[in-house]
Amino acid sequence: MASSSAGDRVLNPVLAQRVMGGEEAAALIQPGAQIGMSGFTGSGYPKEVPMALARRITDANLRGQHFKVNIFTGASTGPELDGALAMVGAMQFRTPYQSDPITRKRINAGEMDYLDIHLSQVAQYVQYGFFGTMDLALIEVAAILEDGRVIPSTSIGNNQTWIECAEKVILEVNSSQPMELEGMHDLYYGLGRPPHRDPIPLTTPNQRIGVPYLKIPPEKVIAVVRTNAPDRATAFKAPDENSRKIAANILDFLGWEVKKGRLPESLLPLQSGVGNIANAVLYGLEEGPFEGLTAYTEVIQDGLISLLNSGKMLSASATAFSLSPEGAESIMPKIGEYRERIVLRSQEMSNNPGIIRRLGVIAMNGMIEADIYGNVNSTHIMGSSIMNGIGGSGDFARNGFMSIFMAPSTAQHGTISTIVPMASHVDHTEHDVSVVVTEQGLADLRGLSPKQRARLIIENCSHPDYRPALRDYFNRAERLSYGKHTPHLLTESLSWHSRYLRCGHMLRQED
Ligand code: 0RQ
Repeated sequence: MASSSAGDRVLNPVLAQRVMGGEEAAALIQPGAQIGMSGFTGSGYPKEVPMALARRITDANLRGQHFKVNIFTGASTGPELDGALAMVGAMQFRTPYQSDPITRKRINAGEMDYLDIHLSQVAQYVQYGFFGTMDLALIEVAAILEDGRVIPSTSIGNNQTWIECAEKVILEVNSSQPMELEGMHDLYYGLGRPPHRDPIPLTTPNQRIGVPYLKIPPEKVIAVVRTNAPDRATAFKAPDENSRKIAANILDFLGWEVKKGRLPESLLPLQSGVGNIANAVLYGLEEGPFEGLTAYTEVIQDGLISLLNSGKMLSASATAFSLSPEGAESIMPKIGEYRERIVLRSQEMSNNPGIIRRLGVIAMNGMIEADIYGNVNSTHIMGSSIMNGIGGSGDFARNGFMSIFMAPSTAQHGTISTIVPMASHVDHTEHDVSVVVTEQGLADLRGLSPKQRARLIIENCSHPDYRPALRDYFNRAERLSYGKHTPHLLTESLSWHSRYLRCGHMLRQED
């Protein structure tokens, strides 16, 4: 299907006249600009202009100017974007998701504002002006065709929204992205605004309901920058013993659900979150008994590609690739072979609550901690320090057919229990969590009252080193709590966390 040569990627004569260098394009950005950038989990993010902007901001600040910008994306990006801008303190405000170590440090030091919101909601926030006006869309693309149609890059994220809502557009045309991406995307332009929003005609995960090209009004484009740098996604840790046990527990559970007739043999479309454990579960599925799998998810990780390669998975829908460097190196050169089986959509579609509910997605996401009643913290350490963000986990957890949260039963070399009396921050309430699983076992919380859930989570999921303390807490809370529906001893439940101090990267027990 590739309709343009691998040589020049800027074939439209009007836009070819706007080609310039990264420094020149960055010079068009004003202090205080609100910039919607492409990028989702380390793929398809602009690389040249953000780095040039970081240099420009450094120079300006050296001259005593106060130059900061507000950055909006699909989700996390890479070191050339979040990393470069955070390094020079260039971001005043960041949304909706990040996983960059320098950005995280600045947020937790109180040096910049961060809003982590459900990824499905970003487009609506922007369209209705809840963030103010968007000045600029900075979008990486694979190529601009002669007639002005644009082949998207390795992620879609919020690109449609940035292009629609921003006053001006800068395009980075990245020739390191394969031209064979052409035809893999599905951009749906039929989503009206309430009360004129029709049902989205998508009933199977791999269905295409839109067009494979981004529509960009040429008059908005103020610069086109040619780049040639690969995506830099984070490497996954090899699945360890705990991840393998978590995967095995999930597989057993899914097998049981099939046996009970509550799931079809090919399961339901899978969503798998970010992180090492989520990736390990996908590898676990490869060895499991299920065939004919599908995915309706956010990101295509290495584990998902493996499932496609093994034939266990038929097709996958997402908004981005999220491959390890090795994964990208082996997959990208032959990405055309996956065109019929992978669909990339806008995150408004990949994370759409209505579609997730309609398809009956099985949501599987990582967590930092769960409390004994099934409230899940996905984002905060010690209730106050952000790790990454809620990302799309809430879109899938609340709206899926079932929602599984997983973590090892202890973190930081066993010094902390991930099963706690009361979560120090709640992203997913007890009402949205169907299953909690650790390497110790699995708790199916569906249909259980708070006290029934507490007993099951403590006995099945907590680490034996922490189980006596959790049992003791729950037993005393049952006797002494003000109310007996969700028993808690408030002063004690949160002191569970303050028994630990964050000290550099390690957590140690308070003396
Ligand atoms: O620290 O890196 O120093 O070793 O947190 O934890 O165990 O490697 O787990 O990579 O699966 O990530 C929840 C963060 C899990 C992820 C989270 C420390 C732990 C380690 C990472 P080290 P692991 P994972 C859709 C889905 C929210 C977004 C989401 C996440 C590090 O899954 O960001 O779900 N989820 N999106 O030691 C102190 C605890 C801890 C702890 C873990 N209780 N206390 N430290 N850690 N638990 C995708 C998108 O939206 C894009």
